[in-house]
Amino acid sequence: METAWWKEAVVYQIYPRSFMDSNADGIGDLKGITSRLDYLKELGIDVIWLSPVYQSPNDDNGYDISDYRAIMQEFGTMADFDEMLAGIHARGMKLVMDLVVNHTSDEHAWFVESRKSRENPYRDYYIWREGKDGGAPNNWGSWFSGSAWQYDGRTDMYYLHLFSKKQPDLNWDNPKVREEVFSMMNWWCEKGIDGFRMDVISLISKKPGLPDGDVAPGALYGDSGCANGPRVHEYLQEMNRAVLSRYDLMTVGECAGVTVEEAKKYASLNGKELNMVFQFEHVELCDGPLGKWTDRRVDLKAFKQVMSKWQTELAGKAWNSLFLENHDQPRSVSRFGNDDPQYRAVCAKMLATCLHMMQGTPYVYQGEELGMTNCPFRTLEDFRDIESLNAFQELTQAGKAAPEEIMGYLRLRGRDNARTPMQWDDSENAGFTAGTPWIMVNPNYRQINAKKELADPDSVFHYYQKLIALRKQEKIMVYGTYALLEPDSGSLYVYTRTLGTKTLLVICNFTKEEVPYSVPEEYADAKVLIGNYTRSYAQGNITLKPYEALVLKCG
Ligand code: TEU
Ligand code: CA
Repeated sequence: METAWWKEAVVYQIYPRSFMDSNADGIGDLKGITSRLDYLKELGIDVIWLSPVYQSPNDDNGYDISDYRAIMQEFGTMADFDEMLAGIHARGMKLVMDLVVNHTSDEHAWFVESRKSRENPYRDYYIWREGKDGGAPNNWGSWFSGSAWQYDGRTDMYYLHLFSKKQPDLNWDNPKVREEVFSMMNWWCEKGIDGFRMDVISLISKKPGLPDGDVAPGALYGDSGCANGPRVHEYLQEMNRAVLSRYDLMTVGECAGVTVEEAKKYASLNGKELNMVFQFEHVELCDGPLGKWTDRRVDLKAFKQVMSKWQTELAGKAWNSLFLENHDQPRSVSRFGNDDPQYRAVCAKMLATCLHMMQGTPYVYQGEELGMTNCPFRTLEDFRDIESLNAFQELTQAGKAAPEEIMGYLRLRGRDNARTPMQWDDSENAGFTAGTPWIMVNPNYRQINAKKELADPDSVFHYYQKLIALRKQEKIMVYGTYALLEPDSGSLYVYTRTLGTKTLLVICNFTKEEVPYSVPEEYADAKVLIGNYTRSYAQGNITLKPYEALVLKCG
């Protein structure tokens, strides 16, 4: 298989609002990030993916951009950005920027113009339609509740917003829009950034005629069906020619609704579009009648089946990205494992092992390397995220469930779980800010924080450090072929990786019970490569401890 630096890299995602505050206003910022670069270097990561830092009115924490070439005032200045970038490069790391171009903010100059009149030169930068039967042009729902259409009285028309009404969708069918986006991307590349993570890039091409979508049983709106639209690959190939192919970049498309077949096009190894995609099947597995708002737990067999499908199907054709967490997902140790203090650390290490031993580029979300957990939010006032707040309103008003029940779902699945401040130490506000944090700090910061973990050789942090370092030594972790063993076990996730004469056997116990396992004969002489319990060898019939992870290496 062809080697590439972005296949061998480990990426660390920073959510700037919650990472480190340098000026006591309670909001993380660029100088804060710069002050913590040594920490990231110590962890051993290669690439930082930075969630948006552009000028934004923050309806959706920076995913609503009003100026792509300016830094959000709360985060600092362009000089702070340049200093941060230089600091990243000086430490041999790279920077991937978030590219949010399915939509802009309604405060972006293009939209301010666009809504002025039907004849405005910027009108066609966005998607405007006449109403139908006194209502919205079609039945599409927004990701953030309500209709995907907003009426604008000035011109008596509606504009499309797949997300909040302050995030109008750009019209990618307009060549001028594509030119503007590509020239903005080139501008950032000239500054020396190293890649892009492309927000909901799978949604940019809308179906001609914008037809009504299917309404799922019990749903209030139709599905927009915008994922993998008719011209998305044409547009990405155009972007590749105009921008991506001109620099040595890492690119990852956030592809809501992507299938394996589609991923092979987005992330084909022929390099015509992107390097890799984020798929969401494994994090949507337990969704229920109210979508993500559920208390169902992931079934291990289903999880193994989905992960294995992506491992096997993309092999030799496209490249996977590996993640269990990001700023939109609850904390993985709470969700896929067990955040009870008795098991939390060992379980976080097990999940890390299970993910990092797979083929693909691993992503670590800030705090995941500490085993940070979901947050015990008390009331609705503790939540900040527009998705959670809107869902609560919509679901209670529609009588879909009792308010307390919905609160329970928000606590389990709400995006704010990942957005509480990074836990640096056991001082007030976890060392994140000397002011009042914009969102509550998880009260467990005195037990779970970076300072404590840096001082403890057995911590989750040091385990991640070891896993990341191993990836640099063991090419088999990057390029080895994946195969699932024990598909029917509801307790163990067992798989192998093979490269030439070498093999790895990865055994993960997803339960708090002791589980017996017989190590296959071929591994009689195997060495323990890494594990989360002390075990110097493993042969024949063994008993896995609660949440034990064990990797054996042959050859
Ligand atoms: O997320 C897109 C997306 O698909 C999410 O809405 C995801 O399905 C949901 O959060 C799961 O609960 C991207 C960004 O990552 C997210 O932060 C933004 O809010 C969104 O796009 C709009 O830009
Ligand atoms: Ca600040």
